Amino acid sequence: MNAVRPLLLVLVLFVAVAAAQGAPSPPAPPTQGARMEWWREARFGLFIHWGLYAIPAGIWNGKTAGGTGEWILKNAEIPVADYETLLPKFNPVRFDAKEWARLMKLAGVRYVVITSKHHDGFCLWDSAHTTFDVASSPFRRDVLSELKQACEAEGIRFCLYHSIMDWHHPDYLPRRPWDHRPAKDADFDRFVGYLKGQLQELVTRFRPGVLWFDGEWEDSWTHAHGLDLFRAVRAMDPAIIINNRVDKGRQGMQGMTMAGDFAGDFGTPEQEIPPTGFPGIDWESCMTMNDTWGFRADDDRWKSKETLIRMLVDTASKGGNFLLNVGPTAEGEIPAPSIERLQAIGAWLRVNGEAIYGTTATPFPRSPYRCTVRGEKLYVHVFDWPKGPLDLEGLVTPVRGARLLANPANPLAVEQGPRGVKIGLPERAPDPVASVIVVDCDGAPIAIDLPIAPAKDGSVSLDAPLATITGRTLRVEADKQCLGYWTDPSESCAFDFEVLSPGPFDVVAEIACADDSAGSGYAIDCGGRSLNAKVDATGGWSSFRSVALGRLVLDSKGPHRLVVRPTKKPGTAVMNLRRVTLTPAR
Ligand code: FHN
Repeated sequence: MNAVRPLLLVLVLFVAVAAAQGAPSPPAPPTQGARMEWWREARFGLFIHWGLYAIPAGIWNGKTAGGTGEWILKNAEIPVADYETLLPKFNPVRFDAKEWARLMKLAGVRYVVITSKHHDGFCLWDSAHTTFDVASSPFRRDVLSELKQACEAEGIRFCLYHSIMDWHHPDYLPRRPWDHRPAKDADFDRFVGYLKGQLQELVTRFRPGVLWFDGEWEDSWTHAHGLDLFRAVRAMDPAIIINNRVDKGRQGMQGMTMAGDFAGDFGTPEQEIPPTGFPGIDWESCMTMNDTWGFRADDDRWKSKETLIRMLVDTASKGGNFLLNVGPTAEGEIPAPSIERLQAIGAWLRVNGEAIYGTTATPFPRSPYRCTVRGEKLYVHVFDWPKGPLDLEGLVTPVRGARLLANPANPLAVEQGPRGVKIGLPERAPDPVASVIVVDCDGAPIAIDLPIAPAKDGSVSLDAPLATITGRTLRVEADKQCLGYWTDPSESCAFDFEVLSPGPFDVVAEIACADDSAGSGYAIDCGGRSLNAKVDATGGWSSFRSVALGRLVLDSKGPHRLVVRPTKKPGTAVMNLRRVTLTPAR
């Protein structure tokens, strides 16, 4: 027996060496581009906020709690022990993963991000690390596995949201002020171990396409934690996409990562679409359909189908993804208004989806139209159907042809001129929300910035989407086709235009202002002269009214710049500005 052992050892060593030499090397981790490829192609995702908070649905002890539904533990200052009484009530008997997945398919959704754990600490999967999970509820079923399977059967990528902040775990700090559980034994490093252990469970069991971190903003979570967790998750699965909320680089709700070595594969603007895109940077705007992420029974402030479709277009035209949220009920149903909106978006995408999926941002520095690009195709998304031809000022790439996506068999007339391309359009828009013209170009579409041209009668229409914006919050609101979010009076906009001949021009501004914000002042500077104006209420931010501002003299024909700058702002915002028109004075 003794003689055999050395022989065995040699044999084992031989096999090990042979295996090491012959064994294929592990695949190289994907490059950033390869990792993001499916996500960039997808463009449209569904966010799902679902958990115990759907049970109270905004009401606690008979009182309405403020804020969003998923924050009720904080907004109603609920002691953890009281919140835990929701666990034995979680029994969403009407949950049907296949029904949800079918709805996503119908809506044209390409990926889904569902809350595995939100700030309240409740886990929507059977975790070995806690009993505060769905397995300990009457429902018991493995929600995430059922949803993953149903989504993947519909070709929809399954992704997970995960909150770092955890109001329930005894080791998470800081405590909420009303949480009087002793903190002296709390061990934040032990909490980080819990966090990583659960993430290992989630990655191993569900292979999410994206880990959408959140709740990174408290001081207990540091940049060192963020970098460490990013690396740890990337080691669990090199292909996984991780948002920038894993670390500390996110700049508030505008969501983009500040300069530095902050981790994260994409920026996360929240409840807003940035004024412009970020060339070369991946980003995704997440948006609620009403005002809440988690279900609230009393939230009926639903955005219109039109607004949501235009938000999807606006986001894609800037090179971003759109992550639209639903908050299912305690019974496991997606609210009917959410279903209606998803169905409407899906109907629009069935006609126009090629202008969204797999596209890149507009080539126009400024344009009245939202555009997307795929190869040599330019997709022009028209919200307000023009009288007369579609004027693509600044498009310098030769055009081979153009057609409506809604009616591709009928080519449209194309006229190539010195300032760009004009495309003949039918009198009526095929879609009242957004009609798409696909322009087949002779090469990748390229556009230059041209001053706004005067009309034949010498008038000039300075439309909001053509403005040059100075500032971070002032932006074009796609659905209202106006300059809005003018909350910072130091921010201004400018229009570069041409006039056929010098002389006096009557100046009219088309503005909207809610009653509680009236009283701002602004100046129109042009040609070395200024007009001053005051903002009167017009009945709401979407109720536009034309206001005559007076007369400006331009001493020369050709290029001019007109600047609109606030002079005072007593209310929440200066105004919404749709356009400034200059008409030669008779
Ligand atoms: O606090 C959360 C909120 O509940 C929700 O999950 C949003 C969605 O991105 N993120 C945080 C607020 O920024």
